[in-house]
Amino acid sequence: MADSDPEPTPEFPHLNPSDPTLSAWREPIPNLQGDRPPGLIHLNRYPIGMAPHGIATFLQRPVAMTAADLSAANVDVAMLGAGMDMSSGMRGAGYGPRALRAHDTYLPTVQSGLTHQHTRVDALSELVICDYGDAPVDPDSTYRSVEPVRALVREIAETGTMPFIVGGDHSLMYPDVAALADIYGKGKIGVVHFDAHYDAGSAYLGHAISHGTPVRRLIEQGHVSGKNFVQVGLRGYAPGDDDLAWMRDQGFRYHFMAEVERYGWERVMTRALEEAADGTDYLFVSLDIDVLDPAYAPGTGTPEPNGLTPRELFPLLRRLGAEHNLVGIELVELNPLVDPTYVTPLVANRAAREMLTGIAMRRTGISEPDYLHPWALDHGQ
Ligand SMILES: [Mn+2]
Repeated sequence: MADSDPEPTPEFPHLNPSDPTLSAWREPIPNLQGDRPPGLIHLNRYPIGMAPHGIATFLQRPVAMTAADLSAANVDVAMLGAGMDMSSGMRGAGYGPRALRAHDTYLPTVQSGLTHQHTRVDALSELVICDYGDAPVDPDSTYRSVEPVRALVREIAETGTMPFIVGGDHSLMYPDVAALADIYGKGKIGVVHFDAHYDAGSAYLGHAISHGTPVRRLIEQGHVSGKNFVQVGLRGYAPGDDDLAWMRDQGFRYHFMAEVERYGWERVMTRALEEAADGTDYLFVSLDIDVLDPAYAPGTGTPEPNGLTPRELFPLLRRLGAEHNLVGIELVELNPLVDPTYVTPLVANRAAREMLTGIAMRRTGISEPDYLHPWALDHGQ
């Protein structure tokens, strides 16, 4: 065993600058800008079709490829795939964006949406939502992959469009939130982080950027303050005492599943909503699908038993969109390769739509907290 870490040497360089494929994975197609007028690109031939038909895009939305497209079409939400999974537990989250695109099992129309039953709001009609394609990924390097993700998220947000990143492993939280801090300012954004895991380790096998460390990097670099970090759903065997003490020193608002067991979900949800609004103007939601119990979301790289149910998670996702000023969303750790059923993409799709419904509720002027349409509750009387 070596006495020290191997450093790159002239005899054994980690990267070969003379290799013409060194950065080929992130070279854009030159004619992407083309001569076409900027705007949304509708990939499907017909305005109405059923879920299994047509070319799969996020929520069957049209595509945009450049910032000029987003501006020309006044896009509200741009969904960006980022299929990097080099540091996930069981690899396969790289297929998460494709799984989400392919598993709209019941969305019947391309041009319009569906009214959310409990709120009578149709997010896909209220909001202009597009598929912004995928970020480039160097499948051998998390470090090299996060930089183009940060640039693309910044590119989206600079047009006034909200980025919605679909991963991919949770390393993405670092470039996603850092990009928004580049625009809104350091310390200006709060994060509500749904996860079975704390993701605030100082390093993982010596790596500063991995799916176990993004929270630590964001706080160390001043992008987010610890007191504006709200964590929901933590369980299992981490963090250790040292890291938990660090989190407490930083002022984290963490909610272990122990709190749900002792006091019930309603109280935890109310606290998380209050904390999300405490001291910042902007909010980012980071949804690790493993916050759900593996019974509902087995398709993830590091499953942990005894998680949240969709009945607990969905109202909180909707309320964060409706009652707070969201500036970005990520949905990560969706790994269809370890789920032989379609249940995880199904529940992930619905989670995405709950957040978008909340954003649409806010857009339509619904300001009542915990709003549900009266017809949803009066059993027809
Ligand atoms: Mn995570």
